[in-house]
Amino acid sequence: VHRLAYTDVEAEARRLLLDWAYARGYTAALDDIGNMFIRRPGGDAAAAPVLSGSHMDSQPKGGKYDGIYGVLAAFEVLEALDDAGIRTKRPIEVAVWAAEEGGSRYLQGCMGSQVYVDPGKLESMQRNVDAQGVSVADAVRAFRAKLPDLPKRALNAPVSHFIEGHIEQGPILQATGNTIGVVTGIQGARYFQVDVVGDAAHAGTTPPSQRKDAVKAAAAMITALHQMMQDDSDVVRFTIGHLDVTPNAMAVVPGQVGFTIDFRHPDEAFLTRMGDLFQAVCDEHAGPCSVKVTQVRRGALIKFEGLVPDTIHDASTRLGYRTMRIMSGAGHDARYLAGVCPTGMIFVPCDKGISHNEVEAATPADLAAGARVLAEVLVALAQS
Ligand code: HGY
Ligand code: MN
Ligand code: MN
Repeated sequence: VHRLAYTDVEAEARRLLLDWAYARGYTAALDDIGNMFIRRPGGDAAAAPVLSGSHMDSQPKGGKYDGIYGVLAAFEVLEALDDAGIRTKRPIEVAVWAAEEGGSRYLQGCMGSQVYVDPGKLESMQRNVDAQGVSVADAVRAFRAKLPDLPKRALNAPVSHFIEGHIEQGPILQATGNTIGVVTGIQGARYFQVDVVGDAAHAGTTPPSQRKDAVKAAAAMITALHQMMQDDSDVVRFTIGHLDVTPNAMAVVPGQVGFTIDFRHPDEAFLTRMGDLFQAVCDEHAGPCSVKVTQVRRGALIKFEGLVPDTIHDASTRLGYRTMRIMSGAGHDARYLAGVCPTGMIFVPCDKGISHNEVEAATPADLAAGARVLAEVLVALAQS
């Protein structure tokens, strides 16, 4: 799957879902950052809705389940309630958060849910530009033009609860033989952009003593950073996943290198202490180049406690599924919704924990079990 945030491919996927939604008589809306909401009415139209969903955008060459599963499981619940003739007090809405994987196009992830809970972030997010110089503002404008039938939805509209279904993207559920993961929280994460600046020069004529080779410097920094992050306890999640070189030509001594750091850990103090060293370590290995380390996002460690995870756990055990409580190593939009309403997540296993990879796989039985638990939870919360 290659369905990057705000692309025509994502718009097509949303159009397909809308066709299904309209066939059921549901209504839909789009907000200023591209979040989409599909609404199944409740008995009390004025009541804040229960939201459930995830994201439809993917990583480059991503898997078939990351994000889209949570959207389709929520939609499946709406249809099942119709078919079962179940009415709820609160409306239930399928939330499609924009640019959860936005980091792969804009170096900024979870843009939709971040702006939804904090509209003050809209302007700065709109200014993000991709490698082709297309701003988020322009991308959303083009995206909205593909979905002209959608009325505008206000940012930060009231939500009573949010539940996200997702594949675990880790090996624990499968390894322990559990079908349902009741997610207890999401580990903290810090994301950085590192810009190394040297001088572009002729590969054939420039003597080593006069070179400011940005790739040579970046390579030394990357090696030093990975050495610093060496962790025999296997807990650290340190990734340099994106690297671009300018002008990126065989016969040119590279003048600039940009690379990203995705750094996650369950201990917030460790994230702070080690992440704050990155600038100094890069400076140490910059040679004749200069280097700037900029933190582009910090996702705080959050816990899912109380009503929503307990309702998930009760529903799952009542349905007879093997269930365990589990922390999330991956980031999700639920990290941000947790700041505005009672929130929780339902994990289902994925094969060998592989994700952000085309071979990502999950079984129909496990996916259905997650949707089944989600149905119980949404009905319980929508009656509250
Ligand atoms: O990177 C993440 O944790 C999420 O899957 N986008
Ligand atoms: Mn992902
Ligand atoms: Mn995801």
